Amino acid sequence: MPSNKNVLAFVMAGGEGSRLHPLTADRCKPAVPFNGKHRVVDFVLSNLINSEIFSIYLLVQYKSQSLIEHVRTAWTLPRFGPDHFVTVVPPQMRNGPEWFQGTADSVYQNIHLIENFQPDYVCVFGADHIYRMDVRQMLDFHKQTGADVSVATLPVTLSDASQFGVVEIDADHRITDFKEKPKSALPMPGSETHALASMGNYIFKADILLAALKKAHETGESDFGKHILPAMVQSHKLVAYDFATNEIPGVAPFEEHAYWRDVGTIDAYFDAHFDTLGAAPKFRMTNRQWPIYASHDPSESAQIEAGAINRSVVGSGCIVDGAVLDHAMLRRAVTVHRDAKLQHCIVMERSVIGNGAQIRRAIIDQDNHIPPGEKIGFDLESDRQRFHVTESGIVVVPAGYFSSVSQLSSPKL
Ligand code: ADQ
Repeated sequence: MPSNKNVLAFVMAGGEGSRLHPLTADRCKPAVPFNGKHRVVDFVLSNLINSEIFSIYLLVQYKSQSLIEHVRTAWTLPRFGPDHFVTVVPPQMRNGPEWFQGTADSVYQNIHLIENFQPDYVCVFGADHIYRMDVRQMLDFHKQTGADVSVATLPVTLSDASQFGVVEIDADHRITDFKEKPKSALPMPGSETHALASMGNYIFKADILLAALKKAHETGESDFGKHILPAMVQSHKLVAYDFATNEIPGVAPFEEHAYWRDVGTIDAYFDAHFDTLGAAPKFRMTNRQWPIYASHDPSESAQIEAGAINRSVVGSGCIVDGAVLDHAMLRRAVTVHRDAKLQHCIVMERSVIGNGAQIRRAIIDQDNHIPPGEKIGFDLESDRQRFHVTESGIVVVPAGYFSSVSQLSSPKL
C-alpha cells in the first residue's frame, strides 16, 4: 500500500472540552460520541488514513480512558510496515514533572518521536472537528509554495471570528498576521462579512518545527495558536491553505462544499448531528470513496416492532416498539418503548426510553433509564433544576443520571 513515508502526523487529542460539559464529564472532547456509531476523533484519523498518511501519534491527556479504548478497538491498523501505526501517546513527563502545558508543549514533550522518525514534513492536526479533507492536497500546496508552515483556513463570520485563530494574508496566500481569538477581526480580502480563520491544522517542515518547539520551550511558550504561529509570521514563510479548494471524491452535489464544524459547544455539536440527516444533507456520513471509519460493532441489527419514524438514525442493537421518532439519533443498544416520542434528540448507548416518555431537543447521554411518562425539553425552567440546559434550550441529561436517581428496572416491551 502506498504511503507518504516522509510525513509524520501528530493529532492533538488532549482537549478538555469544558464547553461540552457534561458530555465531557468522563471523557475528553475527541472521545465524545458523534452520530450513530462514531466518535469525534474518527474524522481526523479517517482523513489522514484516506490521505495515505499512516504514521500517526495521538497525543492524549485529559480523561483519556474512553479515547484509548476506542483507538484500541477501532484504530489498530493492519501492520504493513513499521511506519503504519496509530499510537496513543500520554504525557510521560520526559522533560520534567509537568503534563502537556498546551498544544505546542504536547508535541515538544514528544520531540524525540520526530527525531527518531526523521520525516520531512509533520502534520499537526486538531481532533475536534467534523469534516472531510484530503490532506495530500494541503501537502502539495505546502511543497509548491515552499512554505515553512501551512495553516488550513476557511472563512468565518466576523462575529464568530473571536473563537478562532484569525489570519491576514497577501495576494500570494502568505500570512502577514496571525491573532489567536482576537476581540475583533478585519474582513478577509474580497469580503465585508467574513474573516479567514485557522482550522487548527498545520503542516510544518520538520526541521522548522523542531527549532520552533525548542525555542518556544526555552521562553516558556506552550501553544501553537497563542505563541508559536504569531511569533513565526515575521521570521518564516507561513501560508494559508484554502480549505474551499479541497476536493473529495464521492461528495454529492447537494452537500455543503467544504463542510467543517468545530463541535466545541453543545449547540454546535447538536446542530452538526442534524446536518447529516435528510435526502440532501449538508454533510453525508456515507461516502464510500472517503469513508469515516468507526468502531467495529458486533451488536445485532436494530429491531423495529412498530412506530412512526422520520429522518432518524437507529444504531445497531436498538429496539423500537411503537414509538414516534422524528429527527432522532439512537446510538447502539437503545430501547424505546411504546408511545414514547422523541423529537430532535440524541440518545446514547444502552439508554432506555420508558413508555409514553416525551423528549424533545435533548441529548440523553449513555446508560439512562428514562422513566415512563417522563417529559424532557418542554418546561426548561424545571429541566434546569435537574439537567444542563443551554441558552438556546438544548437539554443534556448526564450519563447514568436516571439509573442513579431512580434505580428503575427496564420496563418490559
Ligand atoms: P482551540 O480549539 O480553542 O483553538 P485548543 O483548545 O488548544 O484550541 O485545542 C486544539 C486541539 O488540541 C484540540 O484538538 C484539542 O483536543 C487539542 N489539545 C488541547 N490542549 C491539549 C493538550 N494539552 N495536549 C494535547 N492536545 C491538546 C484551536 C487553534 C485556533 C483555531 C481553532 C480551530 O488554537 O487557532 O482557530 O483550534 O478550531
